[in-house]
Amino acid sequence: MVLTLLTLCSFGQKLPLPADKKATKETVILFQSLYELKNKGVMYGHQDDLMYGYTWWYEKDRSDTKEITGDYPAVAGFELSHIELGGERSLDSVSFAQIAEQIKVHYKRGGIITISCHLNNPLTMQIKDSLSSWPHGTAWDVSSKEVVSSVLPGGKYNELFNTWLERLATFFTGLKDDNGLPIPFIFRPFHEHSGSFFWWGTNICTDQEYSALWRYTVNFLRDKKNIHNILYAYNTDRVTSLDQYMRGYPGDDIIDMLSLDMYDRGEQFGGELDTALGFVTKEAISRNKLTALSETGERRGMNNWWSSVLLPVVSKYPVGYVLTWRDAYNTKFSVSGNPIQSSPDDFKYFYNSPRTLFLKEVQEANVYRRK
Ligand code: BMA
Repeated sequence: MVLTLLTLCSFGQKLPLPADKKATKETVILFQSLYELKNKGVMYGHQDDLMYGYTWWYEKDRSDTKEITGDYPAVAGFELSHIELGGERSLDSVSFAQIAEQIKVHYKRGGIITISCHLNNPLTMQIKDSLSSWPHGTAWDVSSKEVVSSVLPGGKYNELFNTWLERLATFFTGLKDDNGLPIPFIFRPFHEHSGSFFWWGTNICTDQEYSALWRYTVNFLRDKKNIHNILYAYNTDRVTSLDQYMRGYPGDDIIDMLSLDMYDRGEQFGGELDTALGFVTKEAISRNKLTALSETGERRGMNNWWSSVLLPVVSKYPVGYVLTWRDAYNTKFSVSGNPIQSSPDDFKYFYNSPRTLFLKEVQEANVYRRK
């Protein structure tokens, strides 16, 4: 059984395959490269790194990470929320056309792409109320527990949800390289299920509904729309046990990556992260899946967080990548918990560690096996 899931790589080792049996060649290569690379070091990723920074907005080749280290992150994160509404700009005012452009640029450079999506609340956004304020109708609107069932077949908003998935599919289908081949990427929708702050959160829907939402989405994109360049990342917020982590897991035939989001909210963080990464990475290996700490950040005001908190823990496990959140443009406070700017020397220490991989190292690893 296990053998059927494995394929021979160029070094004679047996490597697993993505969940999508029709995954494109480039997607299979990416999956297998990442599967191997996680044993060599942890990649650094940064959300919206190529789109804007604290003090700049969409400038060619600019990156806050590069300004400090001289190199781009290995993993570039992008956010597609509001694409479901059919407009031109995301929730964070980023142009979808420019996102597509930078995905192509980062792919051409040999980097890894990951996409998140804080989809609006399809049910509560229908309720027009002039007095309502944030989070009314957004991903963060948890006022109804009927949302997930309402978008599934038989639900009142199933057709609307199909339109949203069509719009996502159109964007994904447009992601092509110079040769017209689909660009492989990691997609992390319906994230942080173990928390209850999004409409797909653990106390807002049942685990069965959550799993059905996932399966419906993947079946739509993969089987109905024939999109085969996606690696799907399952994701939770902070968890304390594997049992809690796996609640709502849609299945190995759907998921390629077991990922975790955990922000530093106090002294106990290092120990909690250690425990969680221990069981998540072990489970991922037993299921032949990739792993990532797909969102993390510092929220204590430390100036040695990279070297003394993050690096020691992520060095212990085959984590895949760690990603810090966006450097929101023109804000006086950090919404990301990303201390690149506040502790540049410590970030450089993290960058220089033989355990961490930035774009140049990923280019050397030639993850897309380009000739
Ligand atoms: C959140 C915050 C928001 C942002 C959203 C989508 O975690 O950073 O400000 O709109 O992600 O990028």
